[in-house]
Amino acid sequence: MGFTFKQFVKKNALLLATVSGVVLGIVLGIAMREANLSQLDIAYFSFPGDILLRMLKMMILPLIVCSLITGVATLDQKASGKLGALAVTYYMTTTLIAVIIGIVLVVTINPGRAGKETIDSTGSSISVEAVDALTDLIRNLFPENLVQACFQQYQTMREPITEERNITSLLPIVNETIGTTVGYQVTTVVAQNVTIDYSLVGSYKLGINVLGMISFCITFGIIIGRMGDEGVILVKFFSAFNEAVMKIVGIVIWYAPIGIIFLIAGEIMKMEDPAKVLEQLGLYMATVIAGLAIHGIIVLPLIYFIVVRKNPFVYLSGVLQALLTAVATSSSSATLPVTVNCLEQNNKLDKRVTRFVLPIGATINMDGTALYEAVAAIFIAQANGIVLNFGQIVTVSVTATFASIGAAGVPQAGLVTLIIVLTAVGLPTEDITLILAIDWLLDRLRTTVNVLGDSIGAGVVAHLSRKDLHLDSDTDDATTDVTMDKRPPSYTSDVFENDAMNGPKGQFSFTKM
Ligand code: 7O9
Repeated sequence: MGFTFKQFVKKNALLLATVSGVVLGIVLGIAMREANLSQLDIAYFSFPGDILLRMLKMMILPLIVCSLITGVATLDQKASGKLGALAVTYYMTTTLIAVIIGIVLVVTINPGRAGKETIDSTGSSISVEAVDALTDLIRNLFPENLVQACFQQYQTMREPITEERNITSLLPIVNETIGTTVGYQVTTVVAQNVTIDYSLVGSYKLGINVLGMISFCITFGIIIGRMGDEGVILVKFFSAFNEAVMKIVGIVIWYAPIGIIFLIAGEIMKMEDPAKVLEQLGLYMATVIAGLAIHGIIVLPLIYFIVVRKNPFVYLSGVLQALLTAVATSSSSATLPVTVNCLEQNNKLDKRVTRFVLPIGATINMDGTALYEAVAAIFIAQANGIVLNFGQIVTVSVTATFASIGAAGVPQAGLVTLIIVLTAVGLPTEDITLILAIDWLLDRLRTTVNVLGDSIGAGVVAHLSRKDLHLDSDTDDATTDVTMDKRPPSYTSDVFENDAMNGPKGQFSFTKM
């Protein structure tokens, strides 16, 4: 017995450490609240967590570049087309299901019924034009400078063109004796600035232009994959690069439990009086959490079970590490390295699938975010006593779905996309401030559902495309894809498996010259 327990601990040491990290973080956070530290002290306290975030984010750029390029290059055209189509179908369907769950819950629970007087909103109204967000998204797909795309994305703003105009008005001239208007007098009121037109002003904002990087890397991957002998060196280069990056991820992951303690504790310490928030927004929180739980614990696992016919919870236990990282970081892009690591190491998914599907999933597949935005929009309507008709509810679902797909392509997305959803049905945008009080918690939870959706998606796509993936390495396809035959059979799979990190001891030792 003792032996098996020891084995279990050894095999799951990292996972156990991460779970302990989360628990410890919560306990420490609650305990430290008593200390009433200043904001400054809390910021210093969170420092080790900050380092974890930085380490994870450091991996994003090299990871998505190498992953996408190798992922696409090592699949033949037919397979990558099919994989892409499968993935996008899965993303759209699950996101739409998430939105519907959210809407059904928010309409039945009606968390905003308490009315506005219970909530103090202080924000000013902000407006975002959906057209501008959409055209920015397309602009960002074509970065004008690839180096810049690594850290900036483009954003246009409308600037009103005003003109000073004398406002003239007609004053009625009334004949006092007969009491009727006998004529009009032209009066000139003070000069005013009137908006006569708008100009589009573009600027770059901080943040990876993910869409631009993805579009370039997919194109580049397809091209080098089809170049034949000449391209092989590039495919090998990026493949080796990818393995090296994943080795670094393998090291960073061991720091995660410590970072997670401080990320979570810091966040709990920063929290304002929970009783007050709970009183004001408790029902709203409950609605969002119930929706996320139904989607993440019932719907997505069910989809996995129906398609793959395996126990979804066994599958999910393999990605637990990634889910906990998502809770701690509230960022699915920062979690991406961990997700890739989990699915490849624990769940043994085909690397060509994870490399192709996961970066795209982290960017466009956000079930939790879509659900949240739909619930938030309808909650704001309810709190203002506005009853939405069926058409408006459909509009909310559609815009929330697309807002979650485009979020990563819009600078300052979190707020902007919700504003787009609100303006689509003419709801007041200033009320966003009232739900921001609880956003730090809901963000963590929806990020977890986002990561869960990406992971299940990768499993589903890998299962559905398993036949195409087998064809790839040998048999069949010779007639359909000539370049396939020229490829060395090895680099799709495990050439790099037997490496320094996992290899026999002593591989790091220096040899005497
Ligand atoms: C949540 F693929 C990657 F790794 F390259 C990638 C890089 C950056 C993917 C996405 C992004 C990115 O910028 N995403 C992004 C996501 C940007 C702004 C807002 C959001 C929405 O984030 C979610 C939410 O707030 O609901 C959530 N926090 O999944 O990270």
